[in-house]
Amino acid sequence: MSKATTTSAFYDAGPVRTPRVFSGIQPTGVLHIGSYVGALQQWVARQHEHENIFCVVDLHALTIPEVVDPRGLRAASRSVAALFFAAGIDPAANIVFVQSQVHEHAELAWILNCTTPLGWLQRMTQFKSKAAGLESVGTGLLDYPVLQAADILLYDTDLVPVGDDQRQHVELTRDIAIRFNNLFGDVFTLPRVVIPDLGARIMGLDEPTVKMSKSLAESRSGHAINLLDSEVTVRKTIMAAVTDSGREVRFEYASPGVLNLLTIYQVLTDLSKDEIEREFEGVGYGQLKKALVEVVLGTLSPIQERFRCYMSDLDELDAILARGAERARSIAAGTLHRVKGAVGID
Ligand code: AQP
Repeated sequence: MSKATTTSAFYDAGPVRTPRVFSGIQPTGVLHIGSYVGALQQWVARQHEHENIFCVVDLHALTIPEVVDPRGLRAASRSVAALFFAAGIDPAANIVFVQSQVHEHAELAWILNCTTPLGWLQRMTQFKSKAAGLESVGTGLLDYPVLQAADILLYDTDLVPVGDDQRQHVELTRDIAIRFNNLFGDVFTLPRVVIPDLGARIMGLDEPTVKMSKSLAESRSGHAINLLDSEVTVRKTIMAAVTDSGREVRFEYASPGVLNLLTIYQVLTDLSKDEIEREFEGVGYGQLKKALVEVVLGTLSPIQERFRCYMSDLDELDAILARGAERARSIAAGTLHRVKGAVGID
């Protein structure tokens, strides 16, 4: 498999046209501080430098049937979209839509299925870990990365900003595009993964050796800080976070739990490591946790206020998403037409 170029700087994107960004988030549960730091925050920070397409990937959510019910999925899609806007994504400057409203995603996924070797999908670490505990594995779980490739390739995407856990899937997307181009001509733009320098893998607060994840957050109360958590819950979760028996706040010698708290603190404050170490010199982990509580609350409170505002007018939210879908479709239809022409089904 080819190695996708990883860049944490958006500036060396290569193409002369404004680089196009695509990224998505599944509407499976409430977003947590990991998805905020790993994805949303970097989308917001760069939103005016690129042409951006941000997607609520509800077709992907169907791969986990036990966490979705029809009414719940519809509500979750709206809620995740509202969180995009509440986190600072400007609906006028970016295309934001729900994946299932643009049928080209599923159609392109089928075509790409036909050129993607099964072995590539069976090797995906996320498939292996998600399938491991299941009695019966849905085909969708295996095929998920092909749909993700379709999501990205439909928009001639240059850059895909995601957390570290999605790196392998974006590399696979690139491999799928290269293979297709080799078979049928120069159809797809090759995307590059963009991983943030800091906060690319926020760990569980109750178990700092595993990635903070929505599914674990559903079953474990101290695992994650959700973006919609109350002040009491945020305080309780951070104050109970796993650290170690020491008290020195140093990045270099930090145990996984302490490093995780420091990383969240650094990303949200934008302070340097030196500044943070000076701030907590000689005062122990308790002070770090208390300071982190305040910083997290300061981040979440305006997001929650704007979220309530978007959710109070669902007609307007749906209208924004419908406009987004229309704009997305106008790009996706062109790419799919090109693909169909290349394989001979136009
Ligand atoms: N812990 C994390 N640290 C940094 N980035 C993270 N992301 C997710 N978790 C972390 C990034 O946020 C985006 C979320 O997209 P998603 O919700 O569609 O991805 P996901 O992998 O399904 O998220 P979860 O929380 O891990 O859910 P489950 O439990 O269902 O697997 C992506 O860019 C991701 O990299």
